[in-house]
Amino acid sequence: MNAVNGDLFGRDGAREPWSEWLGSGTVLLHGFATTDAAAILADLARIIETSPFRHMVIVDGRPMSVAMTNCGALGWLSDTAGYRYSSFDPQSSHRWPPMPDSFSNLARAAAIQAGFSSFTPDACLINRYAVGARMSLHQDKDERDFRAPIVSVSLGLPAVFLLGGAKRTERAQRLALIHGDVLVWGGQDRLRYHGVQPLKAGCHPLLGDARINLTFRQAG
Ligand code: MD3
Ligand code: FE
Repeated sequence: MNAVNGDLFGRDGAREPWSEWLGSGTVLLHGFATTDAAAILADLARIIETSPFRHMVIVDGRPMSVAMTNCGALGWLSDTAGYRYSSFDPQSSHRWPPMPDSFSNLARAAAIQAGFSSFTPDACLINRYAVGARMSLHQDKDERDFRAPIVSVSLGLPAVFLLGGAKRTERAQRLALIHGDVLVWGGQDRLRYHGVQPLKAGCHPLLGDARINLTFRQAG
């Protein structure tokens, strides 16, 4: 093991995580979730037994192409009344499943890497992209306090992420997000417009033809 060839690859040949600053408050932790991915997906399988993925509708009644569910004290909802956080899953009328330790430990460790030592997520929105699913440019502004970062974990098929500016009209940068990548968005970058291009077909060893994204928020 040496500085030339040793530090990118661990003992098992897997890439070691490395981080890249994309903005003053934004860090991309490449491979940060790779080791925990299988445990996270096992916990996710239990979450969707009680709160399955569903296609929420937007105000005009059209369903989103991304299927969603939540875990944690609060869950993000969209329906014809608009966007909001709620303690209850409207489909089961029970509380959202609790956030597993595998989820919250990873999110907090990632936030610490980005300098947010007191991040305590109370909401985890779970997005499932099938081939062709996309998310159009938007801001995340349904949370109470924008000083808290958002931590996002990408699993399964790769996606092209669009990172715009503070205004919708600013041109967006494209960024590849692959299995195991974790992004922390805070500070100046917290309210940037962002989206995801239509998912391309492929087959991931753990997730098949899907991409899962977990977004951790301090919503309440
Ligand atoms: C940049 N999800 O759930 S995660 C969302 O990949 C959402 O499913 C996308 O946007 C996905 O709201 C992107 C990365 C992300 C999340 C929040 C951000 C990027 C962000 C907030 C501000 C700026
Ligand atoms: Fe978003």
